[in-house]
Amino acid sequence: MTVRSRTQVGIVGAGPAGLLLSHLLALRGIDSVVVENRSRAYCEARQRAGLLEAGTVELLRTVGLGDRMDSEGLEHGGIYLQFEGERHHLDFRDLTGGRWVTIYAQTEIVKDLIQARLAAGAAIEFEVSDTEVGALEADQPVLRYTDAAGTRHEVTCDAIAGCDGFHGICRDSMPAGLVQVAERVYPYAWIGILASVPPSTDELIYARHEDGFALHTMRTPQVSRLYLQVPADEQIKNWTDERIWSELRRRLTVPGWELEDGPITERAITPMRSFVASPMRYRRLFLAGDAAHIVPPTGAKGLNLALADVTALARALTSLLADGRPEAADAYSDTSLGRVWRATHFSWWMTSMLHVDPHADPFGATLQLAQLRYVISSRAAATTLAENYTGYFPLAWD
Ligand code: RFL
Ligand code: PHB
Repeated sequence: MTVRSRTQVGIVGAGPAGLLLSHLLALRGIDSVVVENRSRAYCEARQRAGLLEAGTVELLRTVGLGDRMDSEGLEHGGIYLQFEGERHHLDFRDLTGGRWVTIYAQTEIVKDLIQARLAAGAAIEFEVSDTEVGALEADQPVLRYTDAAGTRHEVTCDAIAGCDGFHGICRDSMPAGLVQVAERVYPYAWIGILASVPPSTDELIYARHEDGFALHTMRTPQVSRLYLQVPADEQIKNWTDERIWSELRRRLTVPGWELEDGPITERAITPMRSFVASPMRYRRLFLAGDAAHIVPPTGAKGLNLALADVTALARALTSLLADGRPEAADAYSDTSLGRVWRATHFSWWMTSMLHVDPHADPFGATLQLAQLRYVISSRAAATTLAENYTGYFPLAWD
């Protein structure tokens, strides 16, 4: 038996994009149903991003999601860039006229969003299976799924948002031949760890070392997060705690500074990829976040882009569904892709400048160093990094 229902917007995926979209639509009086194939506990524990642009922070505050972020988030006014054994500070506030970033983990944003949605009585179905989107030629597309108890559902929608991440089903549900993909797979990966030790730094350290890139970031004053460049086909089992800490120390240490180590509570390998699918819309199916694009994490853009997409999408869907005005929905893909390609360039540039390319010749490696020296010595070059890192495009929500 299939249970039939209807909603205004069917949302596939309870990651940050799908959850924020559902929240923003509710603020404008638009109903939605969110379906998610993982459990709530899994969504709330999945370790990923940590760095929010100023505009993302301001948006979350404006829409009533700022309380815990404001008390627990860590505001940073710059980063350190390290290469050739020296550490240099980039002061974003000075370079950009006062802009900053905030460390507040994606897991915490997801917890805040789930709590806010459930408290508002929203429909979020966790642990669904066999999600499908159909009738895409019609003005009433359908979302089908099987719930955790095994009941099949068919939800008739006015629009569907594919917020189902890189491995989701929505992108591939668009008509064959419509979607163009631009992609770059990098010849390295990151090992990321969480460790129960206070961060050894006040702001993030991005280090280019001849043995590979390393990043020291953090989650709280008691918890450090660190990343190491490793070969693309590396296996996590080859990395003991001792090996991880000794490699981090080799790549991060400068005279007069030491890395504190501590118990590693979580570890994973992340492949590095740039990927952009266009268009991000087919009729009443809209893609947002990682479902449409992936950036390597060096520029800290993925989560920020996902939240920017759904902010634009919530406005567009409100105009379409509440006021019958299609202009913003028609412009959604092109407008979003402009922002996505800026972040794609910045993330590629940071990645290429800071990682050791196993295929590079001495010419390539020397160019990287020339670029790094330029960034720390030219105010114009440093400002380019700072304005992209803190967020180049304003987010509009009123
Ligand atoms: P998500 O978070 O992948 O959520 C998609 C959700 O859809 C569900 N799903 C389905 N549900 C129902 N039916 C199906 N058929 C489904 N298929 C999938 C999935 O279970 C999931 O819950 O995508 P979203 O919402 O677009 O959010 C994107 C962000 O998660 C991602 O861009 C960032 O984490 C990227 N990223 C960073 N971004 C930043 O802005 N700043 C950072 O500092 C940063 N650091 C990072 C990162 C990503 C990393 N990894 C692990 C990829 C650091 C790392 C290591
Ligand atoms: C993180 O805190 O996980 C983080 C921060 C900056 C990055 C990537 C990841 O560029």
